[in-house]
Amino acid sequence: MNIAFGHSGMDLDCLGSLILVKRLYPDFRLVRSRLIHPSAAHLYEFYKDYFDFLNPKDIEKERIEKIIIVDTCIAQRVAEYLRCVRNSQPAISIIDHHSSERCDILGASLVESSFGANTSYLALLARDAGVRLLPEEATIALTGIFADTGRLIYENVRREDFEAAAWLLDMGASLKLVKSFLETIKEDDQIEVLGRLLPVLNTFTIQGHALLLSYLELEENVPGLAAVVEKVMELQNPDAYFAIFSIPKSGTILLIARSQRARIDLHELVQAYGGGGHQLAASAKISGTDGPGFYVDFLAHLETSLAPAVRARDIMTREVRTINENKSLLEASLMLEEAELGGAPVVNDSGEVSGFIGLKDIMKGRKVSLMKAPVKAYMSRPTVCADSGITMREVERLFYRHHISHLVLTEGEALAGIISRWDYLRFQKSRGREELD
Ligand SMILES: [Mn+2]
Repeated sequence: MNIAFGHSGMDLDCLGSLILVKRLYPDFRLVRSRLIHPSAAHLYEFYKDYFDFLNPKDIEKERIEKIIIVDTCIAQRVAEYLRCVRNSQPAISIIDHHSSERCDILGASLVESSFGANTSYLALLARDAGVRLLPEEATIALTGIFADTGRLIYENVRREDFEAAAWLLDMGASLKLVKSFLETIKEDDQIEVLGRLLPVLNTFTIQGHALLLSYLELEENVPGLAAVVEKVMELQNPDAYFAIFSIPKSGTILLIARSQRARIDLHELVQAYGGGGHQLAASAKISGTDGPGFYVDFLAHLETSLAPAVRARDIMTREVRTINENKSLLEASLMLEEAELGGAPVVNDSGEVSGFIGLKDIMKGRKVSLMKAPVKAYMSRPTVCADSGITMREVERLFYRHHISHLVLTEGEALAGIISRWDYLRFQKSRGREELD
């Protein structure tokens, strides 16, 4: 017998991969995990017949010749299946996209799929092999791709994910169904927790980061808490959110953390409590401490261990070209052109910033052919200035509020630097936003 399976706690990308394995390799039977990830529970419930899963127990007496493993390359994550493979020396092939993880399944051959979703790789294999899918199968696979790529917007996304999604639409995938399966808050107790969290959110600014913390006591653990935390994150848009749930009955505390700033390394933060995860999503389960005490401790831990947020001074241009307010518009225009700038701060004779002149201001002078007029007659003022120590969140706010093309930064009285819209966008582009699977 040949079998295929994914990791324990099958998630949507895992199920998407498996439905395609079934069509690509019809002589393989799929084996299900004892655990379904809460995010995949609904899709599994409606579509389990399409998979025709065996249970791990069903393979105990079989002689297994070949195994395909999808969406993981870690032995511990497939231990529940391998434990049931007896009296056989199967050939193992792995198709996985977690390129940062080291494969530790002995003797296996690994195909690194390196796309945002593992399902995308198998979908393109199926397309190229001329496989035709049922609309239900295409819906399952497309849900897997959207789940692992944040609907094709995470940093892990490759053009192949789009290609795979396009092919699955051709195969009849239903976007309406995909959308409904991606909704992560479905259970009444999740909605109840969400309702109880919103009034107890506390905001803190630590090292320039806008942080959200909450503390809530629960009767018992609620499946899908992480999805609730992510929903709050979406609503409030902090740099990071730390949700602390205390379950007095079992004496445990759950810490669920989400970040959207590379500078806030959650993996490192939760390691102090024996937790795990990655840079932008991590969690820990702590026992033997009381909830309120942990909250206070954790806050102190944040104060001492967070790296400072990126400030305006970290990305500003320090060599600022300025122009004297008594120069003519023509001179200003030539200077900007020569320096390839969209604008420059204007200074008076004593060197103080008195305004800002941009190409748009110069155009106004050009219209009435007054290029000999002094810069001070056309410059915009007051200049929007800020201290170079402000955070990038404040930089963004100033750009939006004042509709400016450049933000002038000062240190004390002195001109210290400048940030253009372009600099700001470049910073946003490089900021860490990665997969949260
Ligand atoms: Mn995956």
